[in-house]
Amino acid sequence: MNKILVTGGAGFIGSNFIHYLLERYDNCHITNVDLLTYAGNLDNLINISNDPRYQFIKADIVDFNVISNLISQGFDAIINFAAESHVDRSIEAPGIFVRTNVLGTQSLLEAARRYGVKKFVQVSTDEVYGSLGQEGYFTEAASLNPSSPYSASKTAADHLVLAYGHTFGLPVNVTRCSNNYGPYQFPEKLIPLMITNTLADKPLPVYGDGMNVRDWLHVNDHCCAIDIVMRKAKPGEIYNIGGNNERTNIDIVKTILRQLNKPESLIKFVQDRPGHDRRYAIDSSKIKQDLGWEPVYTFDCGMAETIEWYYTNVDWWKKIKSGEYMNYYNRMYGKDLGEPPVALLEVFE
Ligand code: NAD
Ligand code: TDX
Repeated sequence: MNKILVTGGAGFIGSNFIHYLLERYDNCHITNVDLLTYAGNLDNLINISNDPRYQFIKADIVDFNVISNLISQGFDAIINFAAESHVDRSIEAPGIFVRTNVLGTQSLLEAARRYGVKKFVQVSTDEVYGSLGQEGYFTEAASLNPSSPYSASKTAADHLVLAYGHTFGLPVNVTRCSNNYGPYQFPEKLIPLMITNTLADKPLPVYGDGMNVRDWLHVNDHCCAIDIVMRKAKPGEIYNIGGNNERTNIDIVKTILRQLNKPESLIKFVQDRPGHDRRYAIDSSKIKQDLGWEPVYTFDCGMAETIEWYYTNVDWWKKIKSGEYMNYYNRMYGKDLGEPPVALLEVFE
């Protein structure tokens, strides 16, 4: 597995994965294909942009001709991170989620099958299983019951990946991970949004009663799991990847406030997300038993490091919190937070 095509490598998890591989394997060659949507950011890769083992190609995974030409050059593995990934945006505009997440995945699969790629790993999500009550965990055998346009599009993609394995013998794996956190996460997602707003003394918009539960996985633990799946998993297998760190959203927000020594009066309860899944929790014993993977980060340590990263990398998020993102922010939160459009970062100017 030396010649690896990473899609969506300018996003949060994809860029962490590229760093992860380059730090560990001298003889790997990575091609990163990314359309550079609002979520793609080459700053995430700036320190490796001249590494001879790495090349970047700006392209749309839906564009079969371009993708097919590229894949015809021969790859050992394709790791598909490219996606529209934010649930709230999928409620606002579902169409692009079907285009990228479903049609884009199919375009990659078709090219992979034509040119004999040795491993195709689809980076999926625990959200395909739907919502849990207070008890229980999802195993890989659980039925798929997605709630949002985002998770429905990821579920459709999972089915296509498994169908290409079943029908055409393409060596595929699907990984379904819980909520990731860590460096380079776009600040529309809960943890980086709350950290960056706290640093700027801005309100923290908590949906509903704040008691929804997510299982948090440090992105480095996730990258390690994907690497192991790429190299060792039997074709056709699905693996859940979880962090064993269930937390309510309000608990996460209070942890951030405590670490940054800011008052709880910044918390603002806002209108709930439509169709908001109450709880996700996955059982990742299969990947432990089959492949020997376990998360190594404790939540306390991972969160402290992550908060520190956003604190010391203000320039990284300062550039993002402008332009298109601020339009989205104001559409999403302006009514509830009752504020005029704000440059969140005035405080750092
Ligand atoms: P992200 O939004 O940060 O990055 C997505 C990347 O895909 C961006 O760089 C974007 O430019 C690129 N992209 C989008 N459309 C494209 C297209 N048509 N062609 C080429 N590139 C395109 O997402 P992320 O958080 O890094 O998530 C990566 C993957 O992991 C996604 O498939 C997501 O569904 C899955 N996932 C994420 C989480 C999480 O907590 N972040 C959890 C479970 C699963
Ligand atoms: O402003 C907010 N306030 C709030 O209370 C935001 C952005 C989120 N939330 C809540 C909603 C969720 O219960 O926090 C929780 C986490 O929200 P997100 O960060 O948007 O993540 P989630 O919806 O759980 O989905 C994430 O995990 C699964 C990723 O975005 C997906 O790509 C992944 O598949």
